[in-house]
Amino acid sequence: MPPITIYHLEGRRSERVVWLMEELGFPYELKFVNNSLGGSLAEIRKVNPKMPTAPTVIYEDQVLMESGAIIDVILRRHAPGKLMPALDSPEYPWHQIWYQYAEGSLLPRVGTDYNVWQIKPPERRSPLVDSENVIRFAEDWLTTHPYFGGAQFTSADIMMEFALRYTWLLNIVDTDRYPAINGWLARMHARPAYQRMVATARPNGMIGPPVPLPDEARPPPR
Ligand SMILES: N[C@@H](CCC(=O)N[C@@H](CS)C(=O)NCC(=O)O)C(=O)O
Repeated sequence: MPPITIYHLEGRRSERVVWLMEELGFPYELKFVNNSLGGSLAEIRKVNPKMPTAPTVIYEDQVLMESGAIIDVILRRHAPGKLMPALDSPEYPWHQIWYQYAEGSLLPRVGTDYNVWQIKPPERRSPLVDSENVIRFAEDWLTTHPYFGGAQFTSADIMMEFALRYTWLLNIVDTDRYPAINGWLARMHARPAYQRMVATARPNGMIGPPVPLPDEARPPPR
């Protein structure tokens, strides 16, 4: 594994790459300005001016972005067979679904609902798939599977942890109604590699936005 530099925003998606490196025991350099999202973003802009998002990673002579892509490159090139079900296993397709679901279906819907509900709390539920639907789908999976990738901890759990932790912070759903997700989050947060990541990459807790929604913005129980 060549040394990589992870450009980081405290508490944000770049934690996924730090957590991955801690799980694998691979070395990395972490760049962020302590307790300053603006300062950390300015550092990212220096190396990735056209799309300054976290994570941005320097890998050999390339500047990489998109947390899912970065994790995939590291695992497939430098840790084959680790944190991923075998390609020909029955678990592989669902590992891929959850791996993509975090950024593809869950966070876009939660982010959209959060923004809309801040401006105009809805008087009635959307008939379309919304935040509660995407969370309920994950809850249902975890009632019959210990991890998002199936029987073992995988990169799908790393992708989904930020998605669900962030959703919980937004107070966009009543989190008490999702015991399987709460149990899974507790197990993720108890992992030694996750705790090493928090000690290194989240020294000030969760800083900056988002502001949680008021309880009355959450959908009523169905
Ligand atoms: N899909 C991208 C999203 C990257 C992203 O939006 N990261 C946020 C932090 S969690 C960010 O950099 N926000 C700053 C901005 O967009 O200006 C990924 O998974 O890496």
